Amino acid sequence: MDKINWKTVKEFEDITYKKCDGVARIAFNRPDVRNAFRPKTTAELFEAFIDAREDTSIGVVLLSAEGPSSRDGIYSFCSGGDQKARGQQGYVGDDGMHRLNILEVQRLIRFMPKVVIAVVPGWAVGGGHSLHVVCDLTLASKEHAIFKQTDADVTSFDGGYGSAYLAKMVGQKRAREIFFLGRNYSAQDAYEMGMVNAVIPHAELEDTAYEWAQEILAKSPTSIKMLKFAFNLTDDGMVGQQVFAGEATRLTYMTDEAKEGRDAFLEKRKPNFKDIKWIP
Ligand code: S0N
Repeated sequence: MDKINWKTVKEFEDITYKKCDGVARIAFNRPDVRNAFRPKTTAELFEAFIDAREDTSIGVVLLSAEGPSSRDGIYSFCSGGDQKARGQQGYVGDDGMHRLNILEVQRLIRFMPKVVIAVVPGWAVGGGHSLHVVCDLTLASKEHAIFKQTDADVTSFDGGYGSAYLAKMVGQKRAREIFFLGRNYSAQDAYEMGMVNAVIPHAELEDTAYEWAQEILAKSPTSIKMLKFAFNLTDDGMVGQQVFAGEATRLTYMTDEAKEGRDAFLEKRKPNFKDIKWIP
């Protein structure tokens, strides 16, 4: 493949953020702590995801990680909440507030009208594991990816997408095993369980993710968006219905019928829908 010409969008401290040809790449950049997230990290992730969501030229977001660690050469995707920043009610940022705002990042990924691919070069642990679960697709390094849930070791628990949605993906028994035993699973194990889409030789991981993104970008944007929200709908209850219905409303707004409804109100007259067909 031709070299990918990533352009940095903005310099951050805890993440890198780049774009190229319809693809945004957001990557954890704290490899020496296995890419653990602190409040600064989640705030930066939030800003980058919002930017990617609002940019109409972007259709796919890769959530990846820089690395390896300069200390020992080990690769990570993300090791979850930074336990050194953990206070009594959450993770403490520079402002002294205790937050659990990784959950807002999860929701952004979930409701983003674009495809988000987790690109897992190494450890995906705790809240980092949950992040890969909430992404639409996961590609994992054959040699270095390790999936692990340590929540029950450090007294935290992702009782939302990280566990309940994981169970939809791999089945109840497997999901309970992952959380209750906290074992290490290779990329191949994770693939066989159904929580990884493909196991990729490490040296090809980023290029392959970009190729998958380009393949998706060749599809109809509206179809992809409606499919994502349709896949989400049953698991997201009324919010899932709201998100899907919002997009249905947008499509309806594009019709002559909707134009007549709006114009009639603005022109202070009764709407005339008599030429509109009651399509079966
Ligand atoms: C990742 C692990 C398995 C890697 O092991 P390895 O390769 O032996 O490396 P280490 O020597 O352990 O680590 C290297 C250095 O990196 C530091 N480090 C690693 N992970 C973290 C971390 N999460 N926080 C802070 N530092 C970390 C090590 O300390 C070491 O540095 P030095 O040598 O200087 O000490 C292994 O490292 C590991 O098990 N890490 C901890 C994984 C973990 O338990 N994470 C937290 C799990 N919980 C969450 O993530 C909850 C957050 C969340 O998502 C959530 C969900 C729902 C509701 C609320 C929340 C919420 O926000 O709380």
